[in-house]
Amino acid sequence: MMNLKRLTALSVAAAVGGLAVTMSMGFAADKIKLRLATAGSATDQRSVAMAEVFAPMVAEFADFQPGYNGTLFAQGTELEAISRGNLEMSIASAQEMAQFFPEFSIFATGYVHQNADHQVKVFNDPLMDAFKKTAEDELGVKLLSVMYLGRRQVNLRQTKEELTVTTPADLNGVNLRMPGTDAWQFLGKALGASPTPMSFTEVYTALSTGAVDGQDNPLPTVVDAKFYEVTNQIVLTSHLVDLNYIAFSKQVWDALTPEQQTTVQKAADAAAESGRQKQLEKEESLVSFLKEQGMEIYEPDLDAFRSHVQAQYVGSEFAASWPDGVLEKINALGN
Ligand code: KDO
Repeated sequence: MMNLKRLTALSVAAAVGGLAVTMSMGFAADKIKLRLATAGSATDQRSVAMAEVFAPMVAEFADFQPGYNGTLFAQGTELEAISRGNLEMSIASAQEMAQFFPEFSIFATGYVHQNADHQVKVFNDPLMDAFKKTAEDELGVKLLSVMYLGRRQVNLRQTKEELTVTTPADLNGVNLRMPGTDAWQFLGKALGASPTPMSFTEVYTALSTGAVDGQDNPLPTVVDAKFYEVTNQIVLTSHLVDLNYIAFSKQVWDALTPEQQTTVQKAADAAAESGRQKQLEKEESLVSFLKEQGMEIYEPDLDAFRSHVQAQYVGSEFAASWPDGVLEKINALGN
């Protein structure tokens, strides 16, 4: 027979333990759920930065729940999900924003952003205020930070012997996969190719079967998604110094305390910077890796590509949507 004294001690311990569990679960239950939807993989540097930098910084009050490879919401549907209150965060693109607000296409225009630093200067410049306000007021999406995706290059199945790309004319008739939104398709045409809309998660298979001739993405993505296994050349067009935005539900943001808002903003900026530096390092180091994998990597006539692409935008429906003076301000912020 357990003595009364011990029995009491055990029952008190059990009660304290139960209270601790309740409190911890209670805290867990009280934590704000932050689901992040992205078409990117878990090993993509933007995803890694969100999991290893953003999540720990907000862990005191928020439960970060990433959904990689388009598993939470298909690529291109995330912003609407946030707007409807079905999702809290996404790694969004200016091209996706342009589906709602065409003026965002200025940030998705070939050969406008010059480098990662230029992207940060533009995102933090007062010229962005109206864009951010529109996203918040009309879509319920707060753009927290700008992420560096990298310089997009043309990546083809054909060998250089089969198809050497020097000018946009050489891409005539090439079936180039581009992401599904109008701004992306326009960029594919501006490069001289015949664009095919396709979500990111289908690209590897489409390249391996020959359903498309090629795709465009920065070198870190070509490696992370293993596109080098099913292609033979990379043409260093650097046609778009591409970015993403850390998109956050305005509804969730407004429910945060001022201190929590400050922490979320700092965490987003820290994650964006961490991912940016990693991506830049990879862009430098991966050329040799890709050459070791047998990829033919070379520069085309960059002046020919830049002038041809920029000429396509002049007078386009996209350029017509750009607020007066914004392009000049963006160019002035470049080095
Ligand atoms: C792509 O689909 O090619 C793209 O690079 C577009 C980007 O905006 C972004 O959605 C990206 O895919 C994903 O994050 C996967 O890297």
